Amino acid sequence: MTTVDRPETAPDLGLTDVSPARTVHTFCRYCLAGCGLEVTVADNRVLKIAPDKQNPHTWHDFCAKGRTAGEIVEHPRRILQPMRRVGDGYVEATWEEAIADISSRMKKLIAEDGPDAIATYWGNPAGFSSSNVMFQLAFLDAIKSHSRYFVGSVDQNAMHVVATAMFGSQLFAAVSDIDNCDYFLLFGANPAVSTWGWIETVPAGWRRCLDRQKAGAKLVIVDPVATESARKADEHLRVRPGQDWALLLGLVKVILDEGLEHRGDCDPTSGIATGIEDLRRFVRTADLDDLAARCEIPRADIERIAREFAGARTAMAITRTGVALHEAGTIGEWLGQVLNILTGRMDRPGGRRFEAGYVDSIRLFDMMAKPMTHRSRVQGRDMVAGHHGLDELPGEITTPGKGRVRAMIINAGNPVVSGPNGDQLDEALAQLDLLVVLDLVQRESHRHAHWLLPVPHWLERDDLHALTSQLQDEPYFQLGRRAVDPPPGVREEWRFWTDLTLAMGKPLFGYRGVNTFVKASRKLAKRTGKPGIEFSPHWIDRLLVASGRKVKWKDIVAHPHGHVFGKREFGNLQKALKTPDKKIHAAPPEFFARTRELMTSQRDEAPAGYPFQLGNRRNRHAMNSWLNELPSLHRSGKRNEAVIHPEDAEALGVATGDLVRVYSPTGSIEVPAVVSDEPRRGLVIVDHGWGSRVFDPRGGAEPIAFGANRNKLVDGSKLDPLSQTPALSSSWVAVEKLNP
Ligand SMILES: Nc1nc2c(c(=O)[nH]1)N[C@H]1C(S)=C(S)[C@@H](COP(=O)(O)OP(=O)(O)OC[C@H]3O[C@@H](n4cnc5c(=O)[nH]c(N)nc54)[C@H](O)[C@@H]3O)O[C@H]1N2
Ligand SMILES: Nc1nc2c(c(=O)[nH]1)N[C@H]1C(S)=C(S)[C@@H](COP(=O)(O)OP(=O)(O)OC[C@H]3O[C@@H](n4cnc5c(=O)[nH]c(N)nc54)[C@H](O)[C@@H]3O)O[C@H]1N2
Ligand code: SF4
Ligand SMILES: [Mo]
Repeated sequence: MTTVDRPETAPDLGLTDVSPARTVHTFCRYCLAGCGLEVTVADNRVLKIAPDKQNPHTWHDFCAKGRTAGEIVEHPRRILQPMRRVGDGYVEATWEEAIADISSRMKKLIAEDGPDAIATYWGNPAGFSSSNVMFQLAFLDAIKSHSRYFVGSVDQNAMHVVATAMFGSQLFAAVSDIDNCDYFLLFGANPAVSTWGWIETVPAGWRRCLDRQKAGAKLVIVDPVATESARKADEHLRVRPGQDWALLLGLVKVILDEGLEHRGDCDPTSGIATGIEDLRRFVRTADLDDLAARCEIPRADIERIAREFAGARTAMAITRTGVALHEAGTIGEWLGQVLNILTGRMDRPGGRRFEAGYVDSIRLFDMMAKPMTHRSRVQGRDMVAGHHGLDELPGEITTPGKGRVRAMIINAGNPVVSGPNGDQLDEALAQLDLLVVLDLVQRESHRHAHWLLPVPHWLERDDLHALTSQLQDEPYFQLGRRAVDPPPGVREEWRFWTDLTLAMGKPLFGYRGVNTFVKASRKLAKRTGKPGIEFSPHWIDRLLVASGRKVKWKDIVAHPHGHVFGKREFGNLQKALKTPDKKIHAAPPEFFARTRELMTSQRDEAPAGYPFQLGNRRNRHAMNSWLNELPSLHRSGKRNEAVIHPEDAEALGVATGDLVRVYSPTGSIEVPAVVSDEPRRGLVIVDHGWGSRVFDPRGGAEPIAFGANRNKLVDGSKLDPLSQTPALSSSWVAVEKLNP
């Protein structure tokens, strides 16, 4: 497995004399591979983390990030107690003081400016806790704030928009059936580094894909960069950044023009999808030569790939962040789905199947979640997936008027580094009346925080991912046990959200009665000395499991290594659709309108003075903006760099090791250059996630930082109008060599 990239030895914690060790079986919650772990623990410290070879679902997947997870638990700069800002520094406080101060300040702001004055942002790791996001929403629904931001607008919003329009639910995701696939067509994904998941969990997906390749399957990768994955592919198409929509539309056009679609599935009356005839009429208006010129893939290759894909026994098309983080991201995501639908790959072996899971979260979401609609105050934009675009946040903080965001809680996120125009957001955050942070350590986005609130690492938390059981690539459950107890000053996020809501006297989840119930359970627990009686998210877990009627709670508890509770089934997809007619809507009119706009738009040419497009990479040993500070994952002095094509480097007079300035009208960074033929000409790759300082609120030492924040160069205003995702991977920049 390519993600096993180091010997599985424990980090040396310098322990010599320890009490007998015990072993805990759990799973890693850094990325969606969800690898089963065997954690050796003594004296409440993690001694060693190894892959859990008895995990039936994930045992062949594991990586160095999971192996070193204990180091974040023992991070020398970890926040261990609530910390209140005093002058330029922080002093320790109690949770009671924190809740009292935050609640009284928020109540005052709401009284002055209304509930929208209180905003939250949740980042990627919050989604790996089974309770965090749920209780954050319980708080927001209680105070009735619309100022909701999340990582989706710099990640998977395109998928939510497409899933809503085509399948009737933003949560609807079809999973990859890798082991039966004969033809893989991957757009904008680098699974050799990032694992197979985006909104799906396919453990060891890349290794399984390569196994299929050895058995004769064809692997085609579309990427402007010759990535680790692309170098393994049978064919690598170096698409022009941001132009996958044109390539995909070309493929769809060839299939429909030549009648290569699988009629049984696409027949408007008996089939699963509607809109095929509209699509056929639509693609007739598209000019294949123009599309080929836009995506810079020869017309003959488009025709050949379309025929191969349609003709393969089994096949799947996959689109990922390389498609989504561009102005045409939603159209790319849509056309990827269309390709699968037209050629009968949905709900079929080797294609994309629907996993029913053990909790039907799509149905629950449909029944319980009130769809939130709201227009943003400054730009008048609608929400996407229940949240506003991250690029709007600075304006909402700095533009005067009623409803201005005056307080903000950043929960498991680092938006100054992960989102566009970091400097602008940083300046806005400095103007808040109140900034509260829930995190393990204080990073770049948290530097102006008034309160730093310590939370557990997942090794210190129990999680049952019941609400995402439909993302597993086979029927599977595992209770993620805590391996060690958190430090005494640390509290889980759900408790913070609950306590804050109670202190503000607002109804948790927006329902009167919940507070009385929570308080009564707390009193009873205290009186009887039985803390287990107290209301906690695990009550909800048990209710969810019971609601699914597929597995029993006692079975979940009885399987510490996780359990595959059934076979991969096909034929459940149509039942699960949430469209009124129970069909997949292959041709939503708003997608046609946007595609027409793209088809008639000027080609995206370099503006004067900024000749390069800014590409992106992920790092095997980092998770977005974190883990890159861990010494055992990264040599000291490690930083990101500008990877430049040899011909571009020659024109710039730049050699590997030279310091270069990469700049745009929005910002400027300095990084060393690496000359390599990995990027296509005209593309300069700078990895995202670097340049985030790690502060030391307890010790007051200088912040540590590695590399530069390349998202400072990204102007948030160039965005996909449908998903509100900024073009993080296709902004225009210039490069200059700095004098030695
Ligand atoms: N240019 C460019 N930009 C990108 C991307 C890209 O490909 N290119 N990728 C985008 C994508 S896909 C993503 S997901 C985003 C990520 O963007 P974010 O989610 O905003 O940021 P992360 O870097 O994941 O930071 C996560 C923070 O959560 C903290 N944390 C970790 N575990 C926990 C926990 O259990 N609880 C709490 N409270 N905190 C915790 C970490 O210490 C860290 O500070 O970046 C996006 N930005
Ligand atoms: N080690 C590690 N693993 C991770 C993460 C991490 O930070 N580190 N992050 C996790 C997260 S939050 C996510 S969302 C997933 C993301 O998983 P992936 O979506 O696979 O993310 P990347 O590895 O960034 O691969 C995106 C690819 O798209 C390419 N690309 C850029 N622009 C274009 C374009 O216009 N067209 C095409 N066709 N390709 C383009 C890039 O060159 C890159 O190779 O990874 C997860 N796994
Ligand atoms: S970070 Fe590594 S160990 Fe953890 S789930 Fe992902 S691939 Fe597995
Ligand atoms: Mo992500």
